[in-house]
Amino acid sequence: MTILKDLTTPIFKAEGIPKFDRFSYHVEVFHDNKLLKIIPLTDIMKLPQTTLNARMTSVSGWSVRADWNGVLWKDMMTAIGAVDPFEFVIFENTEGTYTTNCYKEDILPERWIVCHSVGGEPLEVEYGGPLRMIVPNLWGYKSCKWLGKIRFCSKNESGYWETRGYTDRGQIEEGTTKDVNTGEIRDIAGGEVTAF
Ligand SMILES: Nc1nc2c(c(=O)[nH]1)N[C@H]1C(S)=C(S)[C@@H](COP(=O)(O)O)O[C@H]1N2
Ligand SMILES: [Mo]
Repeated sequence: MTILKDLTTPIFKAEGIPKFDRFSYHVEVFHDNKLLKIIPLTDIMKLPQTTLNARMTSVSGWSVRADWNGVLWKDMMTAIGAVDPFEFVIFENTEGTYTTNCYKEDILPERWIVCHSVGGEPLEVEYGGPLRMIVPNLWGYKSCKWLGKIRFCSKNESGYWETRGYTDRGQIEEGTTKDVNTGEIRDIAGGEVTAF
């Protein structure tokens, strides 16, 4: 069991948990409309593996710190190869029912992680298993669960929550959040939450 489940971290699944087949699970990579690569999960498991201690912070008022295991964005990019030009990365779940758009200037190659496990335990399906993004510098809605597509785009396409009133860039704003790890309500300064 992951710490996420242990802590009863909220579970968000707009439009429900999409369909996928664990045995043929893969991520499709697009440059605009062109399919660049299909990367099976089994290949992702063979890429350099990293543990990133970071917080996922939801605009809905909670934040959880965990040891996320997976492939750093910089190592994912090495596997994908050069993609140029692009201004946005759009993440989609396996059915395309949840999407989220990230701006190129917000990409943190050393802190974004394509995540399959937490604290050495495979992500439960409800927490995005077998594969999700963790984007600690932006609101949680950028951390796409059940990752099925990565699209490098020249044109912006606002995603699920971005078209429903949440900010397009998803930068974490100053305010308060409930620390899921301790239950405390804490002030946050804006930007990635690193103070606690
Ligand atoms: N596919 C998909 N990814 C998603 C969501 C969703 O509804 N569907 N919710 C987002 C939001 S708003 C947050 S805060 C985090 C929450 O992650 P958790 O459900 O694992 O706690 O997932 C994000 N990724
Ligand atoms: Mo969220």
